[in-house]
Amino acid sequence: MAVLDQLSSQKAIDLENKYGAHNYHPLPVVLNRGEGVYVWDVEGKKYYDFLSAYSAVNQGHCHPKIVGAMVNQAQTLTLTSRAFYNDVLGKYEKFACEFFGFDKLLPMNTGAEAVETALKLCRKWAYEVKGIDENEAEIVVCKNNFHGRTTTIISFSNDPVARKNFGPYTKGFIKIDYDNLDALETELKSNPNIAGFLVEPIQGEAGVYVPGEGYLTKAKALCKKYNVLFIADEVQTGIARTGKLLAVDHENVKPDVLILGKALSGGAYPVSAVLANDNIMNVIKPGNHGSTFGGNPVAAAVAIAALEVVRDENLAENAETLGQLFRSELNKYIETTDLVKLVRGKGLLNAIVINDEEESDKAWNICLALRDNGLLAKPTHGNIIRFAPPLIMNEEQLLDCVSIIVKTLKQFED
Ligand code: IF1
Repeated sequence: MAVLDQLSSQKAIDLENKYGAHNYHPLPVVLNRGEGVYVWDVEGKKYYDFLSAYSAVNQGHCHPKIVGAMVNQAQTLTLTSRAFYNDVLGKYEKFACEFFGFDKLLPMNTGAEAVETALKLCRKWAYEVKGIDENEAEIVVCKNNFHGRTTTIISFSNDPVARKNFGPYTKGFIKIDYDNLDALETELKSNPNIAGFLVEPIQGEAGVYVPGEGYLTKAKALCKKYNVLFIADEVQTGIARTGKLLAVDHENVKPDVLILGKALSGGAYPVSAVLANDNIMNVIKPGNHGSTFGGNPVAAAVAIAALEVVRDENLAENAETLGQLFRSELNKYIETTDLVKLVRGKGLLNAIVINDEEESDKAWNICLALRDNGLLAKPTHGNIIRFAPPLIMNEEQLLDCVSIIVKTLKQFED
């Protein structure tokens, strides 16, 4: 078999099973093409993508403007490392800083790297600006968080699957309940060594938990009161996904440190970033932090194009409008059935909760049936199914998707 021969789905799955580490359990579908809101499998069947590569492909698959910027830059200059300057990085940094309203940007590649960067920045700020004694800084995080896969990040996860047998764990993190301001204030008040509060504005992996209204505003105010950095992980919620450019924009909250990834490149290339103002970012000096690929010219060109698409195609407004429609249409169905407990979310980051045991395989089986009916989604924890289509979807397509989802759910009514 020639390496590039067209594989059947089964053959492709067998190859991954035999030669790939088993660190995922994918839905059995093998994709080989994407365009806009659609993907196609190797047998030519077309699907609506309702995962968007975990919210990386907000701008739609293979957006011509993003791919064009990538190809153009790839043919000109791909990588210099940060040992030298390149002529795209500065333009991107200026564009992104103005776009999000910060003084400075630190470029990385993956979301987890950007989270690590934010943690390092926060600790250094704590010692050099806030005046905490060396090695004493602590960072408050939330239970059921998801911030990535590095050894430090999984140290403060409470998901045993992600964490167990990867110790020893990094110290210096305190876990509190999500969406609980009293718990936050209790910690901040009693512990002068707290440097930062790291939070997802909506908890994604936990099952799309939207905190109570005012939570982010009040959490930010508490951080300010106790001179603690409010660090927003918008890797999944950012870049128009929830109906605003950033999820914190729903409450007009400005984080001290903003973490972006995923859709910062429209899913074309790994691009992540940490943004902060000078009083914080200036603690980072040459040699303190970096990466071979971070800030490379292809990443910079792709990110500019990806953000321009978000702006020019009004993706935040579209996500807001279609998200309202999606939830109201699904609620009409939910009123008629016991199968689904509820739909929740913001913009086009939504989830339904299936009325069954956490451990049941019903959500998985529903996703298999959705696949058969032409729509791809994946369960998150147990009985929760996340729905996150590309934000370039139109109303007609969304209603078509709602009817596929409702038709499929009806197959599971008993
Ligand atoms: C996996 C979920 C999504 C993230 C937040 C940082 C990162 C992520 C808020 C790290 C990554 C991913 C990665 C993917 C599954 C996934 C995920 F199901 F876990 F919750 F998106 F929905 N902060 N999220 O959500 O970014 O290093 O991956 O670029 O790890 O299997 P990364």
